[in-house]
Amino acid sequence: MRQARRLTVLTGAGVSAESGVPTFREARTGLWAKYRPEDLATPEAFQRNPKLVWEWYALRRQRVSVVAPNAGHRALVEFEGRVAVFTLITQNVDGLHQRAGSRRVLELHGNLTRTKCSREDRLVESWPETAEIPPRCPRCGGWLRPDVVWFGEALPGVTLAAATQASRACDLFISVGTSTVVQPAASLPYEALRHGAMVVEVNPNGTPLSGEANYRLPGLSGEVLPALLGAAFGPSAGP
Ligand code: BV8
Repeated sequence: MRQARRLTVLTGAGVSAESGVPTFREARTGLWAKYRPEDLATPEAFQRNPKLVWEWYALRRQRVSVVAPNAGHRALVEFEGRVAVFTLITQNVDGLHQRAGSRRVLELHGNLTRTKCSREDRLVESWPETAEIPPRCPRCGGWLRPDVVWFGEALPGVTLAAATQASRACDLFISVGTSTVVQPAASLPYEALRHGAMVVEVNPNGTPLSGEANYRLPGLSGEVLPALLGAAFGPSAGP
């Protein structure tokens, strides 16, 4: 960590768990409990039942609006200020890295606090109050949808290219709080390994990456990341 010139970090839902944001697998409560997330977070589900999908995201947006970033998010902000070349790649759509103060975040799967027109694929900042669900684009009347990447949808090309480049060029790669299942994000740690980086996994549970990573730190990101920061840069570095 002290010697690292280029540090790349990939985060998943586990980094937000200690903020009270259910991990993706747990994000189904109430009437959504009977759906698999892969069956709700898809364009087909939205076409089939736009109201159900819109309201699931409205619930998650509301939940995210009342939680706060945790010590793990804050430790990553510290890393950003201390390592020469730091790249934060996230699979999370909750915007908590930005709220913690991370300046440059590569959001592979979008951000559920942003809304876009499903027809124009362009962001919509505001729309007239309406009882209609989903609300409609004020420009073209198409349904509004969350600005997230659904299963079966391509990731934003520029963001994915930057994330891949940062995974190949780094000398230290830390994968935190991800089950390392969802593609193509899950391939990034392997890109780092293939290009000679040291790969560290932070996760209380094992994942497909665990056997390949150079180090496994089995623990909660809200505890392990601040500890890493303190060990590398001294106790004053605490977030
Ligand atoms: C694409 C936004 C192609 C939405 C998300 C077979 C059939 C169909 C498709 C596929 C298939 N095989 C592969 C695919 C592709 C598919 C895929 O990977 N499917 C999976 C299910 C196998 N991928 C896609 O469809 C991607 N697109 O491939 O497009 C294409 C190309 C060109 C043109 C057209 C199409 C799109 C993938 C993005 C999907 N959208 N999110 C939303 O959020 O509603 S992904 C979604 O799931 C989340 O955002 C998150 O990223 C992901 C879940 O992963 P994790 O973040 O890892 O969360 P998870 O809950 O799984 O794990 C939490 C971890 O944290 C656990 O390990 C736990 O132990 C740990 N943890 C818990 N607490 C803590 C902790 N760790 C540390 N500290 C703690 N306190």
